[in-house]
This record gives sequence, structure tokens and C-alpha cells, in this order.
Amino acid sequence: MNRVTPKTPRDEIVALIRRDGYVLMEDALTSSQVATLSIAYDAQLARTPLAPGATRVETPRILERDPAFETLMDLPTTFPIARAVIGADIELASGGELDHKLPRTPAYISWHNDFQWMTDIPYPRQNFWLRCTYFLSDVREDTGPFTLLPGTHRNDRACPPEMNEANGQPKFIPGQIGVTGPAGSCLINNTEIWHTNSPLTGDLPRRLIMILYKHAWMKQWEQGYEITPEFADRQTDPVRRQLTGGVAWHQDRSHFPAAEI
Ligand SMILES: O=C(O)CCC(=O)C(=O)O
Ligand SMILES: [Fe+2]
Repeated sequence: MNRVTPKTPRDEIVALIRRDGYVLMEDALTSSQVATLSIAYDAQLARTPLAPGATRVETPRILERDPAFETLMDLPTTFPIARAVIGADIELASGGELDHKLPRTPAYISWHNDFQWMTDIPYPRQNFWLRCTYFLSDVREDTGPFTLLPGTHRNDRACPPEMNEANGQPKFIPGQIGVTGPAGSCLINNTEIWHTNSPLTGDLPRRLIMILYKHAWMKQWEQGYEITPEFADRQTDPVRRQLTGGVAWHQDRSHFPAAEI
């Protein structure tokens, strides 16, 4: 597995993401950041009644629900990596999601690449979103890890349906990596990599926050996942204004405050 830390040179991390489609950055968050985020996370969970038979809780627009989450959009350990991979025109692709998976639940999604549904876009794909997934608790083999096949973001075809069982669960595929790591880690992945959720067989929930980045000229995730105008309007920092859609995408590169990062 591609394990890096905030001390790993940026170029090395970017090269791993370009080649393999992912890295796991350990210590992306300090233990005190994990503690602060965990309090905010639990407050959100307490507000979300579980649907009968639910296997997970997903809360969209998490960035705007508590100032603790807002810091994740330009976190000094991970944002320079996202900026380097996407480019100077980086923006948020959504308002961020809290993703809480309950103990003893099957995989909630099977093998796919995220833009598989865009059947008119040829492969291999040059464009993608980049996801930063923060672990607020340890993710172990029995915690339903995000599972991926390294290098598949460069494939010349979509993720094949034969990789999944008729019952909707993912098959075991040789070479697959279940991304495990301690609380405070961040999985950074190209969303065109072939990936799946996996069954959570243990007694502990999986506690994640996901932040998505894209080019300025791509649309955001919609239907309630997008940033609200109120959240965008209250940003004052130039880079945060850019991230929330405040810079025209058709201007030259020097118009992007993130070009300096
Ligand atoms: O949560 C997981 O393990 C997989 C999620 C996934 O497919 C995604 O976030 O695109
Ligand atoms: Fe996915």
C-alpha cells in the first residue's frame, strides 16, 4: 500500500497518485484535530435519526455544518497535494460528506469507477475528481475499508460488472487493497480508480469525512450535495473563495489565488 506522511515530499506523493490512483497519508490530522472533529461528528450523528434497516448515515454539506469541518477544505497537510494533482483551477466538487458505516453491515456499494455512468466519455480518462477521505477512527480489515485496485484509473474501459456478485456484493479480486490505517489518516484517491466498499464484519463503526475536489470548469455534485450560496458568500479568504466557486473559470491562470500554492 502507498503509505505516506505529511513529511513525504510533495512530488513523490503526486507521482504515486498519478501512477497508482491513490495514497494513504498517515497523520494528515493531529490527534487534537481528530478529537475536535470527532466531537462535531458525534453532534451531527445525534441529529440524524437512523432509518429502519439503515447500514450507514451520510450527511451532505458537512463543511458548512460546523466550523470544525470547514478547516478540512484547505488543510495544510493534504490541500497542497490536491492542488498539485488537479491544478491551479481547483474547486470543491461538493459540500463534503460525513460517511458513517454501521457495524456488521454488508458492502453498500460494489466495484465501480465513479463516472462509469458517463458512458459518452472515452477511456482512458484524463479527468476525474479527487477525494480526500479522513479517518476519524481506526479503519481495520473488519471496519469495511474502502477497497481499490491500484492503477485502474488509467484503464481503457469501465469497471466490469463481472467483478460483482449477483447479490450486489463485490467479489474478491486479486491485487485489491483494503485501505486500512489509524485515525487521522487521509486516503487521497482519483475517483476513476476501480473501487468498492467492503463488508463491515466487526463491532465498531467506520467514521469518515469525505472532501471532493474538481476543476473549476466541471459541475458540482448536485441534488443537495452542492455548496450553498450562503456558504460560498461567507468565505473571505481568497483561496476559500476560489474553492467555493468564487473565481471565473475562463480567466487566465493568474486569476486563481490557488495558483500560488
Ligand atoms: O465508502 C466506501 O468504502 C466506498 C465509497 C465510494 O465508492 C465512493 O465514495 O465513491
Ligand atoms: Fe465510488
